[in-house]
Amino acid sequence: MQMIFAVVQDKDVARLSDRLIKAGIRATKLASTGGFLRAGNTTYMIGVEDSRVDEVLAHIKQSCRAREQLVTPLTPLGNQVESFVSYPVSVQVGGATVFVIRVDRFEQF
Ligand code: 2BA
Repeated sequence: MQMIFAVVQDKDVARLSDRLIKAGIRATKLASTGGFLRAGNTTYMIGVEDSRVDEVLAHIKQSCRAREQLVTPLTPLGNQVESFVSYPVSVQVGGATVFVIRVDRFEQF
């Protein structure tokens, strides 16, 4: 068995959840926050047999898309700590960030 952790954008959640349910793939959704943008995203925990890993990855790939997001970091102006100037910077977020981890043991009681 493998555990797939997939960090996806909230906008892709409905599409991905629909696909997983239709395919009979069990998943747990966790509300998460990106460390960089500090914006909400969603992390799926999906435990599957080895033979279904590629199928799950295909569902994720087909459900999640990359989007540009504007970030406005505050940059100090000169040597005055109180003065800041902001430059909007565009970053590309997603489609999905996926980790596949081997599960040594799985039990349900
Ligand atoms: P965030 O950490 O909020 O990152 C959002 C996007 O900002 C990233 O998109 C990337 O394009 C950019 N970014 C992140 N860290 C950066 C940095 N130090 N400098 C410049 N740009 C940076 P993605 O790479 O598609 O990541 C989307 C979300 O997936 C991340 O949200 C985070 O929640 C998760 N993620 C990405 N890589 C991860 C990792 N190695 N471990 C755990 N979670 C990860």
